Amino acid sequence: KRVADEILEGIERDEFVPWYQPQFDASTLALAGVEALIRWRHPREGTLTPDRFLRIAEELNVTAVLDRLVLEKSLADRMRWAAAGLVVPKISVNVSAKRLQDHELLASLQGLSIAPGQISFELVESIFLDESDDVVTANIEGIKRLGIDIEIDDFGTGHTSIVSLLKIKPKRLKIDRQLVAPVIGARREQALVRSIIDIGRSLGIETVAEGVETMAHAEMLGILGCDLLQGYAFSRPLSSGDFLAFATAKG
Ligand code: G
Ligand code: G
Ligand code: MN
Ligand code: NA
Repeated sequence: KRVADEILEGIERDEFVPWYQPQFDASTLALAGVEALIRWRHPREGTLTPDRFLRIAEELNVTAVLDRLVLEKSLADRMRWAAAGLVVPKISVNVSAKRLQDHELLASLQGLSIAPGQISFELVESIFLDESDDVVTANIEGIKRLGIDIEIDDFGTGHTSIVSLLKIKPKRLKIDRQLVAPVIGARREQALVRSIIDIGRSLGIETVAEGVETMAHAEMLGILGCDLLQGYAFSRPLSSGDFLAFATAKG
């Protein structure tokens, strides 16, 4: 059967769920939040990562549906964790260009009860390429008014200019793992990451390092002044239940 048909069936059968990768405060190593990452509980093939279905979902025009589903399930999981005694300060969800261009986006968010600062939207830099897009501009302003933060994902790989940082005023920059990996040892790469962190500092924007694979990386990023750390050094993405067990065991 075609993957496209299976995706549509999977949506109906509720097979798409978020997994969660924890993020830690670089100075205290306290749990600061999680990134929600979509997974497909495929009936025969097990748990599939986005590289197996996201491109086809885009062609099918259903990424906005998946994004909404991930947000709603994240809010439900957050309540479940809270009931079990685990407070997760913030959940970051990835938002596709399609969803950000959707006229209905703000209306669909208004029905959800989101407290200020609880949810963050990760947007990739290419979304901002067309800054003349009125829908995108209005949606970004509306998202902020609803108390949802904006993060720029994969920062350093795309097209964001300093001028557009001033305009968009994101809460956070996520430093791409291609820049994070060589931060130990390579002096020029280290200087580059330091500059990004300093730009963030001077504009009041937090920085998140992604792809932090070793504690040596974590220490170096802390020294460079990075605010938050995410990566395999701490944890891989986990199912809702596994994340609860992980975070509870950590105290
Ligand atoms: O989890 P990895 O877990 O394999 O994620 C791969 C990529 O898929 C990430 O770079 C992320 O941008 C994208 N992605 C993960 N979850 C979602 C989601 O819920 N919505 C969208 N639009 N993209 C996602
Ligand atoms: O593009 P986005 O930042 O949303 O991507 C998150 C992706 O990065 C997911 O596929 C996730 O599984 C992956 N990831 C998370 N931590 C690490 C890490 O420490 N190293 C590597 N190589 N990938 C990571
Ligand atoms: Mn992301
Ligand atoms: Na990223």
